[in-house]
Amino acid sequence: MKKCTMFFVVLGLIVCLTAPVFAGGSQSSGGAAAGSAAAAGGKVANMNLSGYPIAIQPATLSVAVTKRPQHNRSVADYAYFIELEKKTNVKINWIEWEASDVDQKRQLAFATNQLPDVILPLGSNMVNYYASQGQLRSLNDLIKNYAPDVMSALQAYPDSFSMMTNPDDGNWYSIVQIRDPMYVILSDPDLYINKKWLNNLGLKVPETITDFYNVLKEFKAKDANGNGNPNDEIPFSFTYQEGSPQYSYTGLYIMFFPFGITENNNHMMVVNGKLQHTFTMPKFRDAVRMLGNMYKDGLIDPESFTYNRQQLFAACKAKEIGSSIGYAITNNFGPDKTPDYVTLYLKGPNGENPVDHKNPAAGGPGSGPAISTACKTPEIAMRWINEFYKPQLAAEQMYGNLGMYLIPSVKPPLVYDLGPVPAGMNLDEYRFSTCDALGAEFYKPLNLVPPTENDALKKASDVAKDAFFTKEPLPNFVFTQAEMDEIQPMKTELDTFAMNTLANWIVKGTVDAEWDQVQQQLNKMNLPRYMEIYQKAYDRMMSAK
Ligand SMILES: [Ca+2]
Repeated sequence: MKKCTMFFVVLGLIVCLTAPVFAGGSQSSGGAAAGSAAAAGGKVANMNLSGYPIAIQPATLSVAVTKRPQHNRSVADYAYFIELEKKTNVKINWIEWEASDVDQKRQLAFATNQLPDVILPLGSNMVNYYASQGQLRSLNDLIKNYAPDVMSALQAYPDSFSMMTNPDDGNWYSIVQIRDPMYVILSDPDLYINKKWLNNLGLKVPETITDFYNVLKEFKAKDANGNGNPNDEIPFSFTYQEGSPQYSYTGLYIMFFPFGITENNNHMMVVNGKLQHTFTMPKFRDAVRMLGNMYKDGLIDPESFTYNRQQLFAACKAKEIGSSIGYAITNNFGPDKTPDYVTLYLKGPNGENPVDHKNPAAGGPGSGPAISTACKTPEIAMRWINEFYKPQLAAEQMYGNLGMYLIPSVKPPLVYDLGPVPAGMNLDEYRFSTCDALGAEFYKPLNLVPPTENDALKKASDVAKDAFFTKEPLPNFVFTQAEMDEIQPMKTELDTFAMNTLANWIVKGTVDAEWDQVQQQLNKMNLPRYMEIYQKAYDRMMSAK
């Protein structure tokens, strides 16, 4: 597996403002003690050390998960979870955090120390910070003693250990997402354009960002869809707000690539071994200027700044949209309209090659399950987590119960195959009504399933983009505690400022008027020190390779 991994920044105001008050070492008596008891042949209260059920008398765990807007039922209703409960004798009180505010919910849980037993997955690179507050259990002995399938998975993908290991104390406080490279998509967003409209107007498929701009102007000025009304065309629509704080495949970052800027949620790129904040780079300013001009010319749908992902997808299907951004073209446009659209990969304003952001290959710190110190039965929790690292449940939680869409493979070495999606549904509609309740593929080993149609298309897209991927991708930063303490409040402030500033620059067209002032403001927000800490972590990680 690749070592380089971008980390998802999930830091928040609440944590900054409210220190966890009574999270102390006194609570964290879990993992090590229990583990050594078992290692010495001791028993664990109310738990079978192997086999089923896991809990001798019915046990209960509270488990927090992230529920995406597409999930149209409670996690408790997913069939494989009902089966899991029967098999393990462990009842789950599901705490369903909505994807739109999962960061705030998680931060609040830690800030107030109202913690679920298990967070599946933790989904925050704050793992070492929370651990230092005594809020997460060390998993080392729990995994070694009670989670043989987790251990095998980690050993099969040993890079995971470097992501999981706290640089301060050597402990593991969260498992990381484990995905074989066959499933890793290195490039996320794509840009789509309506080819039918281009044909109607006698235009060629744009090759540069300047061509793209000119085509959007034609879409705006003329009756591109040919329905006799020259005013019902929306040239370009996307979703901005889901680009922050989470990385979003429907975000706008792709528009910076032709300018040589690999914009991403860290707003950083590496140039000759040195990290630079994109908001200080002249080429970034050029890209923002162009977007501001597009907005001024009425080419960008103003709703792009308020749409969430689902709203954008609905708009793409229902409205007359010339161009949009997404992960998979059918997600945006649906089966009926998709054939009208083609994927663009734009060169720079003067035809120069773009530089593409490169996604992580492995999950970063905190990307997998974690057990909090509120959990009174960490051994049961770990045995329960271990179930997700067995091939069947690993696959079922992503693709639904075996025998439905997920079927046994007749094509070794594939373990499972994927059958047809039920009539009248697309894959996502099926998945979100039946499975993928955790919204995380946290164990996907080699040949578990074939890539989905969308993923196969994205892999092909990776190949096409290979020459343009940055040669210096951002690593998945692992910080020491001292570094984390220092950058945490700065990061919240800087990232919020960056996303607000960028939206303003586009909508108001003020990037040139405000550039110097914003640079000063970034300095006041300690950007130089912030970059220095990142650089130190970067250098440490590069030298450890
Ligand atoms: Ca029209």
